[in-house]
Amino acid sequence: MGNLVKTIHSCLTDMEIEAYQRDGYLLIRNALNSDEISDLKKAVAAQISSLNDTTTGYDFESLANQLWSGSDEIKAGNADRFELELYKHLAESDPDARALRDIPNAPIEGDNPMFFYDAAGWRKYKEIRGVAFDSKLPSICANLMDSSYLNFWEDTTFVKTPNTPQRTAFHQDLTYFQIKGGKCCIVWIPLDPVKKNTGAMQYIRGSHLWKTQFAPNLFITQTPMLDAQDPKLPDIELNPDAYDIVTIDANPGDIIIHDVMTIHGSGGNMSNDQTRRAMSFRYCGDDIRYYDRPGAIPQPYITDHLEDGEPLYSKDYPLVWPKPTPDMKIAPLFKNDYLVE
Ligand SMILES: O=C(O)CCC(=O)C(=O)O
Repeated sequence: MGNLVKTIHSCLTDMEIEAYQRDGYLLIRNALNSDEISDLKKAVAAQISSLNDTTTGYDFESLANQLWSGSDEIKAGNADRFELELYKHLAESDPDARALRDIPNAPIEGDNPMFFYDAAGWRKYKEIRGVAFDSKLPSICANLMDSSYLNFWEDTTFVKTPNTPQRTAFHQDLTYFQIKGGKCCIVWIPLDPVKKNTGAMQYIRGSHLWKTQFAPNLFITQTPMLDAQDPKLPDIELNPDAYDIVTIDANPGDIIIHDVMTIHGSGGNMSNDQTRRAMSFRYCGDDIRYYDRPGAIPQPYITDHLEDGEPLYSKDYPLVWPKPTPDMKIAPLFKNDYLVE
């Protein structure tokens, strides 16, 4: 079936597939069109404007300020995906925990910087569903992972406004997700031109082949999440020259796909006037099974309870590949029955 998928929808060359297998990431230029990028920008603007009203939206810059300023509490409005008070205690007792800012001495209170994070936007925004389910992306990912089918796991939004020196700490995605298996990839989608000084993505080339699982962190420091059972990542930020770190400039339309085991992070946005908006789509292939992993981030809006070892046969994880007919759109099938509007 994998070969059939490739024959019918082959969009990638053998060299691209080999590069992905060797490096653990692949940059593809012009994979999305301008209408698709506009749709995602529209959805991201709506997510940002509802930051304080949702259970999924965070400003990590504000969390970092609260973590490092010594305040007793750490608050994130209505957002409830992370146990922040407990995480604060963990970070305080972690001798290596520190602010990860690309301008080390930047004032903690900057010029209204924001590192916005949100997730599961597909449940609310048809614009995200349209691109995640009905663009070229599912066929590219099925081709890349040689998978006979694909479930959509989640979308995530990462925005760094001008003068936000907060890095995205190096991390590995697998341990954030309630899954086991190898065929999972993440499509990173810039919505603005991104360069090293505005928060370009950084990948440790070949790190998926280390075959080591590392504990998830909260992106603003490397302290592992509560209950995480895998070891903490080495301190890559302290010792970058010891790693083969590749920093990738990208433009809207381009995508960077990485393997779920590839270690990656991103820089701060040091520009005065350019916002850095990006989304990530996460696709699971045919060897992925549900696994209620300790330390993984709780999935929002879940309606079906899966048991460990079950395939992702659930409307919580839409089947986005293959399509019954090549031109069929999947996004319109998802209406109001369980979408959060
Ligand atoms: O955009 C970023 O800063 C981080 C993105 C990321 O870690 C991811 O997509 O998995």
